[in-house]
Amino acid sequence: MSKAASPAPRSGLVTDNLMSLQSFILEEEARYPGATGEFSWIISAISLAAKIIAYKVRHVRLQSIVGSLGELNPQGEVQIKMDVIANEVIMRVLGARPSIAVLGSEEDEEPAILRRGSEGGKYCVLFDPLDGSSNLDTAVGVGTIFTVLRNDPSIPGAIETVCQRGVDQVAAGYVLYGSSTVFVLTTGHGVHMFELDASVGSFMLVKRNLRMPRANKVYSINEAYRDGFPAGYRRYLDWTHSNGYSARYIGSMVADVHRTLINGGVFLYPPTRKHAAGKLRLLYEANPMSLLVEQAGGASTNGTERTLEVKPTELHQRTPVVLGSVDEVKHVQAQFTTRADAWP
Ligand code: P6P
Repeated sequence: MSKAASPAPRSGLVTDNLMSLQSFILEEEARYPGATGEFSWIISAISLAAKIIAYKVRHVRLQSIVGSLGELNPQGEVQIKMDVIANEVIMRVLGARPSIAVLGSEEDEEPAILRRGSEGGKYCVLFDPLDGSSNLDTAVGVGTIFTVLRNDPSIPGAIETVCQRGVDQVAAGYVLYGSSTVFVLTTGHGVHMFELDASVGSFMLVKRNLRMPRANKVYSINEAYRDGFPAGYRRYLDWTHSNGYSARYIGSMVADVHRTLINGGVFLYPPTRKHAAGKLRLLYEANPMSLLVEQAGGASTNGTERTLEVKPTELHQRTPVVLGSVDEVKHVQAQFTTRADAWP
């Protein structure tokens, strides 16, 4: 075989970033000689859906798609028009990928079974299509959260198939539709960040192997619910108030977690009077975010257990969330001496 052609000479004139998400995924795929490319196609599909959603999110008023549908979603929450649109975009784009067996969404009570293992469905994808969508009418950052799981064809039921512990995720990520559109991804080998270059129409690599600061005196929680928090959380808040901490809370998980990932700090959604097990979803919110945070050198617990070790039993199961810098999560856990300190 002739010697591989050397890459084009470097004139110094081409200073553009030439590493797109697609190129990065193919580079990652090359690490696995037996790779079939099926996984790469899934990330490519999520990237396509994200670009479509990003455009619509940025034009909600111009396209008259802001506001609610006046109906409740399976979670009993008011359904925003963009929730339905984002969900349909992802379902249709991913549904066309032959490697997907099951799709599960926050917007749908039951998972969609597209094809089972015998028909080629190697993976399952769960997602929150537009987390924080209630913030859209005030142009606050919102996001898509996703997780990729292996499909076990020997498991008959879709729910049992997707109820996997977070440590078994194949990949996890989110897209933040904020002042820029950012795609953050882990496949278990570090956390990598891409920014949408709308002029090129591609997510371009802006940070390889992102690492979260070990500490930062910033906590992110909705303190309005303080009186309903278990005692350990209330003690933690008292501790922060006398130890020079700042509070930052956007009320959109993807935005709050992204800030925590970049700057450090801790994001908390404890059990409350309204949500005794916390408000956030284990399978398609807490687990993907926990894998990203741990891959970036941080930590994530439900107050008493490493989030990624929790065995799910329901698709829409909720969980308390404490995630962020290792030292900051330790400060929270230092206030939990009994289970009652962390759970109602
Ligand atoms: P609260 C948005 O509705 C969401 O699901 C997450 O994005 C966010 O972290 C949380 O709920 C905010 O909840 O009760 O503080 O408004």
